[in-house]
Order: sequence, then C-alpha cells, then structure tokens
Amino acid sequence: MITRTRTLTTETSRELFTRAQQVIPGGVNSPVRAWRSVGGQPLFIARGAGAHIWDADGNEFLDYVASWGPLILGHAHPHVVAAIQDAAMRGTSYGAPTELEIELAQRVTRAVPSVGMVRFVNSGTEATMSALRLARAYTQRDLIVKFEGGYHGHADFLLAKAGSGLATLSLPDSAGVPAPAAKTTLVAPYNHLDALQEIFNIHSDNIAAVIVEPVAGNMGVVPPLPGFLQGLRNLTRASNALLIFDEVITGFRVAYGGAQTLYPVQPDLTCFGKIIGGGLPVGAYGGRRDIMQFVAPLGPMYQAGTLSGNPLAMAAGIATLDALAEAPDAYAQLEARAAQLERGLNDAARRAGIPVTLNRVGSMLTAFFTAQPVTDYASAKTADTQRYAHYFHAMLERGIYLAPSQFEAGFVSLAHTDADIALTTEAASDVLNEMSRV
Ligand code: KE4
Repeated sequence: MITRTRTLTTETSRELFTRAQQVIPGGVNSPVRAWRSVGGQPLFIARGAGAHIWDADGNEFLDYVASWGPLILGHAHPHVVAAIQDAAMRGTSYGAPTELEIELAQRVTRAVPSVGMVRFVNSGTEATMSALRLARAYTQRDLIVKFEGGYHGHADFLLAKAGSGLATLSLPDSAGVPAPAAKTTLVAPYNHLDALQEIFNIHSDNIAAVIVEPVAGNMGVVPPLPGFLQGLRNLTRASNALLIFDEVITGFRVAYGGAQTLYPVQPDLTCFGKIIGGGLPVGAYGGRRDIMQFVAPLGPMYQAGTLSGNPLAMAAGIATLDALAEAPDAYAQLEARAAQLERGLNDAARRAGIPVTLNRVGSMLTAFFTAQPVTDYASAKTADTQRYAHYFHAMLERGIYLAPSQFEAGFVSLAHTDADIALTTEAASDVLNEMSRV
C-alpha cells in the first residue's frame, strides 16, 4: 500500500548519491537521472515489482517512468525474469549466433510490415546511428534531417541544433561535437511540413534521410498533426531520400506494430529499443530488404557489437513481446487506463484552475504546464518548468514517481490498475489545488 508521506525520509539515497558522485560524473549514468531540471537529489531505487518501485529508504512509489519506456509489462514480470534466469543458467554471452536472435527478429519482422530484416544492437543510440550510416551508404548522400526537440540518442551528428537560417547547416549541441559533424545535419520544426519543404527545395539532392519520432516523446509527448507523416513520406520519396522512423519509444508501445500501424505510413527504415529488450540493453534497426543488404557482412556498410543479440537480452525481449501478443486486448487495456488517467488529470487541473495541456497517444503522455496547445518544441517550451518541478516533488511526497523533467514522456504499464490510476489522479487533484492557492 502506498504510504502518503508529506516529507520523505531519503537519508540512504543521499548517502548513496554522495558516494556515487565520487566515482561517476554527476553521480549518474545518464544525465536526466540527476534531477537537474526539477531540483533536489535523485532517489536511488532498490527494487521494482509491477507498477511499483521502492527507493533505498524503503519509500514506495507508483512508477510512471518505467525505465523511460521499456517496462510496458511493469517491473520484474515473472515471465521476463524466468526467461532471463533460464538463459543465464546456460551462459550469458557467446559472441556467436544463437537461436534466440532469430526468435526475436522473427517477432519484430512479423509485427512491423515495413521491416523485412532487422539487426540487433545494444541501445537506441546505436540503432539510430547505424540506420543513418546505412541511409548514407544506400543513397550515397551525406545530409540528414531531424526535428527540433527530437532526440535520437547521442551520436555526434545527432547532437546538433538549428543554424541561423532554417535551411542552413546545424551547429553542435554538445561540447566535443566537431562542427563538421553537425554540419551534415539539418533541423526543422516538428509538425511544420512547409519548413521541411524549404529544406528540400535547397538540399534535396544531398539528403540521405529524414529521421523522425512518429510520435515525439523527447520534448514531452507531441503527436504528429494530420498529414505530417504522410507529408514526410511524400517529400522523401520525391527526392529519393529515405524516411526513418525512430520508434525506440513508440515501437510496441502505442501499438504492437508501432506508430507506423497507427498512422499508416511506411518508412524505409525503423529504429527500435526499450520495449524489445524488456528492460535489458537492446536496440535494433531494420527495414526494406534491399536496403538491409548493404549491412556488413552482406554489404559495404560496417556495424558491429560484442554483445549485440545477447542471449539474456533476447530472452527478455521475446518474453516481453510474447506477453504483449498473448495478453487479451493488452493495447485496449493500456488505452483505457491511460485515458482514465488523462481524464482525471484534466479534471483536476480544470477544477484547480491550473492551465495544463495534456498530450497523449496510447499509454505515453505528458502534462505540459501551459495553457496553449503543444504541437512542436517552441510551444512545448512555453510550459512553466518551475511549476512542473513543484508538481513533480509534491507528487513524489504522495507516492507518485514522475519523469524528473517537463520535457519527457510518462508511461502507463499493463501492471497499473484502475485503483492505481484513481490514486494518482486523487494525488494530482490534491497537489494542483494546493498550487492554485499559492
Ligand atoms: P538509448 O541510447 O538511450 O537506449 O536510446 C536513445 C533514444 C533514441 N530514440 C529515442 C526516440 C529515444 O527516446 C531515446 C532515448 N530516450 C531517453 C528518454 N527520453 C532515454 C533516457 C536517458 O537518456 O537516460
């Protein structure tokens, strides 16, 4: 049972954070975990089960981060744990092909019609980096297009921000990224086809690919406006550039076949991650067989990985996808629970008179603290991040663990119950009413 504590005891997490900072930059192995945008010190998590996590001090929370998306079944699902244990008993890695890789690859290619072949890697970053190298190899062109607010992992040429003019080449968006690496990237505003048309008017013969999150998750959840994805498909096809869907979040999240089955647009290549690893490190890229023939050892585009297709990760991914495929109306249940949460949060914000724009696609959602619609990065940035930080901490005190950033997606899992959703919306109502009085 969630214990509602107004002030959390976090002594152990604090001690662990002090120790961690001695040996790990910022005390974390990924920046968002440091809570820089919401303030305070991160909680160290000791265990998870279903929709719940417990921190090192024993505080229990309802978890809506879900390891940033992989845990669509909830934490420590018995079938996933058993599959990992079973694989581990036979060894953890061979550096040689195994049947498990075929099993997971067949599940992915059967679920996603545009994916004729797939290559497994160890992260979403590797998946997108490899897919873009493949697009460049296949088209023999250098430029790529991404969208402002889109995140595709930390490959040099993807850490790029828009240059002065829309169609000008980009600038590095991180220290250590050489200017030439950023210059091969063009950045357009999400959901703005006219801006993309302008880029293609100038650069079309040199564009290898457009990479897009078919439902944006990394500026907070921003769905594609009607016609946006089809417009990308038309523009790329007309200029012989490839269309790459980055479905690292949306793959098996918004539908078993990913966003490309919700919005019937077929990309040339698709990137996966998160859910297909069931919580273990897996990424993948795949697509048209004629393009995948370029991947070594078949073709000239090189990509490799010591632990790619690792048997434990494959076993976790297979168990996860099978649980999704076999659960009766799993996606209808995810939709119903997330819709219940959306209604509850919207009602609470309206009653409190706090402006909130809630964007949701299936079981991924974000409550932006802004009164205006959020359809791109510029409108996402109108959100009041201070208000979000207050909301984050106040919900934490009520046993609800949200993303430690306004510009991230929250996730409902199959382990969340109606009672969990009711408890969450009750806590939100409490917090938003309090916020309306300050
Ligand atoms: P990884 O390299 O983190 O496995 O995947 C990179 C990636 C690629 N594409 C999309 C659409 C993604 O969302 C991600 C990673 N997502 C972030 C959360 N927004 C991971 C969290 C983190 O960076 O710690």
